[in-house]
Amino acid sequence: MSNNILRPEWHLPENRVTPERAYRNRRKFLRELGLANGGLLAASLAAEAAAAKKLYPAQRNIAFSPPDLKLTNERVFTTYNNFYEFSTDKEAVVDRVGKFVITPWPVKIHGLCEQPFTADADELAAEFGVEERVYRFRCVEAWGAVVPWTGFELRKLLEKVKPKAGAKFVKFVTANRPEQMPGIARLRGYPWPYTEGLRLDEAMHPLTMLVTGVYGKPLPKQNGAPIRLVVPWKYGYKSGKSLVEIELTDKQPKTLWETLSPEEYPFESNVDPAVPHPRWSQATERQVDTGDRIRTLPFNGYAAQVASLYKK
Ligand SMILES: Nc1nc2c(c(=O)[nH]1)N[C@H]1C(S)=C(S)[C@@H](COP(=O)(O)O)O[C@H]1N2
Ligand SMILES: [Mo]
Repeated sequence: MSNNILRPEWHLPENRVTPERAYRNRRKFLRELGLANGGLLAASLAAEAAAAKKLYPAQRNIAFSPPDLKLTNERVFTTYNNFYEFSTDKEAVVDRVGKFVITPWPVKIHGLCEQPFTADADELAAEFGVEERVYRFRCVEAWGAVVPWTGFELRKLLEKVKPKAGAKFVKFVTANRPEQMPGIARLRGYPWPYTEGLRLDEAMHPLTMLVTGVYGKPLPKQNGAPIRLVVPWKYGYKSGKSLVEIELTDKQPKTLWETLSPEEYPFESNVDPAVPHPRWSQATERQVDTGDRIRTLPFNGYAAQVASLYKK
């Protein structure tokens, strides 16, 4: 403990992921220190910010970034957002995130595992290391994009907490802060928080990423800062934004969208051009920046990697 705070936080020599109690104590200590000595706290926070900045841009992993994919325009992708906690108007989200506070950001990883812990989003990124991957992204509303995400495989985090034999699913819970998220009060009937889930084998798949950056920079608030999920072979709503909790469980989690409309948004939700949404076709998708309409691919183009997960 005392050893840790003699040096800037980014200089932690050992394991950056701290058990929950130590994490809380350290934050509390820094806060108390801040009251007595604002300068030191500010210096520590500045060091953390510098460490976070150094992670971006991260090196691209070409094995996970098909060379034929052309990136979607950055400005378009970062200003056309589905984030109902702020607005249902995709172009308005970016203007409503001003009050959203993303530091500090403890993420709790718990449930059916041997070694639960809590760590800040930027500590997770530093601990596991980040890389860039260019993935196709497909919203259930029949629009798509090609996005350079920065993050790490969720698998690494799950291996760290050691799932127990009974763990069959992973539940993802996202921030629920009506005072910072003006869209929540406007959708009173929704079962907040926005919750999603995966089977454990889907969560362990190397394509499944925890993302902390995009386009070579830290994730903007409207795209799910400071940490979100990305599951490229599933419709976009499976990729919860601004995660606060990751729980291993033996029961299939109740998701927000499945609770609202199970026929339209079932738990599995793999991208499949052959299965129309009850209200529209899924055969094609509009690229958000160019407006081009392209054919949607089974598993969003990732069939070779993931189809075996679904062989009965
Ligand atoms: N917390 C939260 N996560 C969310 C959503 C949301 O409304 N709230 N929308 C989902 C949907 S429908 C999509 S398509 C993607 C959009 O991510 P993007 O804005 O980065 O493109 O986020 C998903 N994750
Ligand atoms: Mo979506």
